[in-house]
Amino acid sequence: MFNKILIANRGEIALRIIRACHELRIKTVAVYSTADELSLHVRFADEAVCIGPPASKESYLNIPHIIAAGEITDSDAIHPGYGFLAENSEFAQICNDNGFTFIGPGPEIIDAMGDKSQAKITMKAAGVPVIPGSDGNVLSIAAAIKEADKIDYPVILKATAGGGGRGMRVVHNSSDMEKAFNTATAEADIAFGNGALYIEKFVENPRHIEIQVIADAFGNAVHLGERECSVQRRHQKLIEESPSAVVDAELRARMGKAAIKGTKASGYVGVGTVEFLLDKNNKFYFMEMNTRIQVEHPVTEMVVGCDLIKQQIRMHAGDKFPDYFYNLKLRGHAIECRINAEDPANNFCPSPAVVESFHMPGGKDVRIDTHVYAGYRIPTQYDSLIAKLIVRATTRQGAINRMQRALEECIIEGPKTTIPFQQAILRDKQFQSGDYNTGFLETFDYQPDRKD
Ligand code: MV4
Repeated sequence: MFNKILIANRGEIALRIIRACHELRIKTVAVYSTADELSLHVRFADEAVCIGPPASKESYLNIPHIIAAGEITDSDAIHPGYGFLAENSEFAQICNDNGFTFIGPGPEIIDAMGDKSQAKITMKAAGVPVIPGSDGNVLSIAAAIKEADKIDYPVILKATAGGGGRGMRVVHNSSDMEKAFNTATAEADIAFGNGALYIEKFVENPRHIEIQVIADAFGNAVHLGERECSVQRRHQKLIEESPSAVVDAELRARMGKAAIKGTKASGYVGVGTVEFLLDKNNKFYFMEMNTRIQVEHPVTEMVVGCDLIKQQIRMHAGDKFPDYFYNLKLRGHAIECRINAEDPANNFCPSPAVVESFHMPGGKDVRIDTHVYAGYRIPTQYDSLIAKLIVRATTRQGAINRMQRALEECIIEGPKTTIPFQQAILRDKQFQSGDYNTGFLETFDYQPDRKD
């Protein structure tokens, strides 16, 4: 096992990783920017190294400074968390080249999954259902029209270097292709330095269902059920749950089997997420694989009862699966709300501020992951996540009730937060029935002052 892990991240996830390390009796090193001097990850790590000024590019994305921090503290592994350098293959390679274990899959696998059209080819070859479309990229407008004629409109153009919703264009007929192709490729080139596009049949109002997988370094892989992440606004997830209201044991077994096939075929090691679209006929299609621990991993932890980050660290230390991994049971229902410092009454405008008072809920099966405390100033440079509130109960309705009770106990004075919006969703008949999809928030009528 590792002696000391450097955490190349900040905020709640840095704290979350420190907690896992300390339970494993692994020493921890925090890195921080000058904006985060008073952060809890700095306080709770065994050591802390300042790696630069507030701008991410000069601190949390500053590879030479992070490697230097690893060297002066004699760390033996680096955990990237999510965001920042988590899916940067160059960083993974540089960690390895400098004698640090990168806590994530190898750089080849990050690259293979980071190229979205290549990842589809890999998954299709492994027998995983993929959305009908081009095998690889479409290199010209003419090629895009030819593919679209085969699969029929509407189609969607996606940046192969993209993911998470950036650089996409829906196309309804051949006369719209030229403009869509040109703007999508230009956008992708600016955003990712790679304008290559692929094309797919556009699936109307799908559900976003992702399967959590974990693989050891000996070719073993299991899935830990699904998370439903269809409650999104402009590709920002607001509420996640497990299990999905529409995934029964039979569908879960098929999706899980497909996810494991893809995981094994790509030679994956560690924790990962296989994202699927589920259409209105409950047919599922591979979309992307995330090669990191995700923000919403606690939803899975609550129903599985394991610590995903401890397991992730063990897999990268070369441990084999424990036997109980093959008999994991999913128990009850979990829901997560991502509480952001944003004003839902004002187009989700960021609301960075000093948190004047801060009280978080407690009680049975209520979990809070946060780095925030009373007096904490939310920096303007980073994402606006204040806290993740996760609850578990025996049934979905029980979990909704528990989340409503827990949200009522939250006191956050200073910034505006997304809590009133999440409360409105939890009250919504359609959400309560479980019959919602990724289009849900597009038509959601949020009335800030209504409390019924
Ligand atoms: C799609 C799609 C419909 N058809 N692909 C958005 C994020 C990126 N990972 C892929 N996305 C989509 N891909 C096809 N062929 C609809 C979406 C999509 C979406 C997917 C998941 C969750 C929320 C979404 C919101 C809008 C569009």
